[in-house]
Amino acid sequence: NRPLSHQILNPGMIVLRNHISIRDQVDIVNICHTLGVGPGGFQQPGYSSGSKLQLQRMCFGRNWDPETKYRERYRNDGSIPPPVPPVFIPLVQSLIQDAQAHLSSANEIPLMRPDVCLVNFYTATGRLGLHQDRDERPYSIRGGLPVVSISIGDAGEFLYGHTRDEDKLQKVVLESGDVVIFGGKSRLIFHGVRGIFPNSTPLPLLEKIKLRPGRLNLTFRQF
Ligand code: AKG
Repeated sequence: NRPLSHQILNPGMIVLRNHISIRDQVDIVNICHTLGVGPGGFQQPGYSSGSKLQLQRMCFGRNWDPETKYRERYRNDGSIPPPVPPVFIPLVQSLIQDAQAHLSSANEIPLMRPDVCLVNFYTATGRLGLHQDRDERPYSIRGGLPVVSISIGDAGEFLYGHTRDEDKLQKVVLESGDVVIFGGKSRLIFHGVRGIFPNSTPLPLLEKIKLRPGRLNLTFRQF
């Protein structure tokens, strides 16, 4: 079992290692499974040109689309995304407070109340190109309200940096139960997922869930 630890990646950006208990990971998987398998659940997002993102995605709180961003209220099937499941709100807020406790000033990562969430699912060939999360309201972006990212299942290689230059990016491997938080000066940091390490889901989790092989990632934001 990995110990709890943390690593400051940049001003306003931290990784909390193993901060989600197996029990909470199981609950998160079950909630995402229940809400994700039916109509309006996980879909492969894409562009009108036909190109697709290399992942499956479901939205809570507000629909996000690669072309229309948060503008369209409805999902492809005409339904409205369910709200962020209420049990996630205190979990996310306590993660921010854990992060603040490791920083010289709590202002580096302000507290927020998540009302939107993107849930990504990556199979062995999944990845996500380098991008900034900048479609939330100016209040949220300018205030540096953090994005809280929870990873479950297979490990993934996460790239980040204040540049689009691939050679200058830093990388960190995110394992099941790890949390990345980026806000404040890092709110607009470029980030992406270069690849997944197949079959790396920890056994104690694998035994308790029916997750198909892959990596689940939830990013919580305040719109
Ligand atoms: C996003 O959904 O915007 C992400 O960057 C997800 C990152 C991840 O899967 O770790």
